[in-house]
Amino acid sequence: MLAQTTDVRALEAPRREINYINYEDKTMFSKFATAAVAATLSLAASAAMPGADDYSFEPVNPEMKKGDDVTLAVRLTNKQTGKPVSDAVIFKTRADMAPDGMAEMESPVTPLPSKEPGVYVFKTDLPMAGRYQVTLSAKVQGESETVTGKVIVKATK
Ligand SMILES: [Cu+2]
Repeated sequence: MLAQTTDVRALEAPRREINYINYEDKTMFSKFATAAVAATLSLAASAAMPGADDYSFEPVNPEMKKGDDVTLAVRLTNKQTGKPVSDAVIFKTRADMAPDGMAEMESPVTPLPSKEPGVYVFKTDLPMAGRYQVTLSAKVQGESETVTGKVIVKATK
């Protein structure tokens, strides 16, 4: 999924570059086109524009005791800067046991106030031991794309 999106951007960037170049000399262009595309591709890879891929969700505690009304904390980080993203609005969440083949076993997720920048806290139920997948969709300031992520937490007995 990540690689796919990166590929799309890598393809779009050189196209924009090529359109921008004013071809006064088409011969010269064809001569150097390959080199230019290669150079732009490496530029796109190293200095890509911010996108939904540049964020990562991670569980603060990847393992916790099973039970009802469990507090689940997820950290959202900007991968380019390594900094926590504190101004995100998480508008969709889902917790289920898909990692253990029980996608239909869904738990309600209720947002709780955050106490730490970039850490988003939720109340949920982890009724049985096993792995739970939490899917999050967020709006991040300055980011037009919706940022989505999945974190996996393990509930123990
Ligand atoms: Cu289950």
